Amino acid sequence: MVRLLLVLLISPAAAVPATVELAAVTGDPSFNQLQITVDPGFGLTDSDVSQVTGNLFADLEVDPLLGQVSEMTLRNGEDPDDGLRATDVSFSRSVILVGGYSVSGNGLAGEIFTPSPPGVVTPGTGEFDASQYSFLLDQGTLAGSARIFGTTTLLDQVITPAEPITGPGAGTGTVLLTFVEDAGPFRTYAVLLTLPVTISDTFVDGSLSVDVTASGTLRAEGIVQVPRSEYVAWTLAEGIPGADPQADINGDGIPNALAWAYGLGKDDDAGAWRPAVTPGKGFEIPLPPGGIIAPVRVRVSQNLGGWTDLPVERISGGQNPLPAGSTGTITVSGSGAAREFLRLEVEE
Ligand SMILES: [Ca+2]
Repeated sequence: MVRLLLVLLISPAAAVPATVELAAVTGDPSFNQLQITVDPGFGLTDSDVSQVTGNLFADLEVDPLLGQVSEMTLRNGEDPDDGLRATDVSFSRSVILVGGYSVSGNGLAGEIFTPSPPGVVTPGTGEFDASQYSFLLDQGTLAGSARIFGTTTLLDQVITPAEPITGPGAGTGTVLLTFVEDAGPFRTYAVLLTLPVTISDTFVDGSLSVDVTASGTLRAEGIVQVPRSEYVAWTLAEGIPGADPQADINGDGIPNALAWAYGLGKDDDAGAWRPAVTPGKGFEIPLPPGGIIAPVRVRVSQNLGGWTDLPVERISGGQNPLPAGSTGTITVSGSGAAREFLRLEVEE
């Protein structure tokens, strides 16, 4: 019986982490316009529109080949100038016999954050439950005065990080990637984020209680560059960008792609993990103690021409491909043929 070890990369389907800075889009009246309404009661409701500008950051898990997102954490950047800002708003109403008020909101700024990261995205559609994210106004003032039924109240509400106005996303948002280009080992995508939000809070100042609500749809866009596959990400980390997956850079008999799938570094001696023939019985496939990090498919051939998946009844554990996390020594029973070849394929 003869052993052959080969490795191919097929049907990549794994994710790589990537961070993208997103800028709020301007010029489209459908997006980034917060409709803010104040209601101090007594039929004195008024509303105004605030334009949202600025930026935010998204930590993504990206399938580089399919251009799909499976996880997304939205957050502010490290720079104090980062974040979202909302243009000033003003509200005023008066009603005969009741009274009136004039209130302005100035210097409003805030951020989008992820209370329980990471947020989950449906890869096929880019859709996500917007309530996984929150909009938070943590800077600005609401100031003015009200005179209601003869009582004058000065309103001077400072919005601080300790007393922010917050509200969850509402409904369904989307994060969509559009292919831009491939360059070397990298692939570039345009990222488009759409996130509907609602905010509701109540300010109490003296005898005056003001309900503040806001709603709108945030839209932001940016550019992200990712390794073209999870294997390529490994080659970049190992300092051998785009190395041939079938090459064996350290000459230990384990091709680069299999070294990656085995959770090894390019220089690690993987000789102990080479599949071996057990004469008269079949094969043994020893796996590293840490387990494989990507599925490994076992293929067989009797003539090196037609390769077929090894039937699961011939493999210990009964699964082919070997699932990620597999460890220990996998045994393959003999076929009874005079000779047979074995090949391992990595599914990235
Ligand atoms: Ca090697």
